[in-house]
Amino acid sequence: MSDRTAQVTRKTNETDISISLHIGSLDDGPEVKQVIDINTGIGFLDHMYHALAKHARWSLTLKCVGDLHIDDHHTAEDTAIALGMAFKQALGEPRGIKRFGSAFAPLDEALSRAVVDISGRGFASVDLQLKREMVGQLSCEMIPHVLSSFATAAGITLHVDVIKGENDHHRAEASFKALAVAIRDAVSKTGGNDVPSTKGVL
Ligand SMILES: [Mn+2]
Repeated sequence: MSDRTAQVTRKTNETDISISLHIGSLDDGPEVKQVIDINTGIGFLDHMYHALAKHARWSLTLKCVGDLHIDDHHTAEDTAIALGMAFKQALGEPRGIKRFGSAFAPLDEALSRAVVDISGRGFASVDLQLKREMVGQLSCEMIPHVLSSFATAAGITLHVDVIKGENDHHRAEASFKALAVAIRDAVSKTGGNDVPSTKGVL
């Protein structure tokens, strides 16, 4: 757990967050155990972060005590910001990684596509076509906002689109899974040590 690891704490009047993140890789041996423990107080948000961590091969502990008596907004946004900060910190200088990653993920009838560039510039274009007001205790309007907040804080370019689907739980979950696999691809090691940019910096 020595490399690609970060601890982030972020406390405001609205949320109190602590995160421990390790970015694993597909060639990790059996001695590297993936540990995921998430509690934001919003069940469906936990479910999405769990899917992201699981399929990105992250070990992730994420705890948030937020002002849920108001609504889900601060907790959803701030956990995404803190997770983006942790990702950026854990990755460090992006040397010897593929940089670009893309993936499709289905969940039954739903199909999502995610394309990622570890660009150093936060940008997100997200179209999830969600139709319900809420899934569980998470507002559907917060789901693309979580993805864009994560991208901005992480300094990555993100395009996430639902290609088709009927069920909002499925559309959202397929999107987080596609993102996970795309990120896993983008941060995978090339075996080299160069910064993958014609500018020489990212
Ligand atoms: Mn599910």
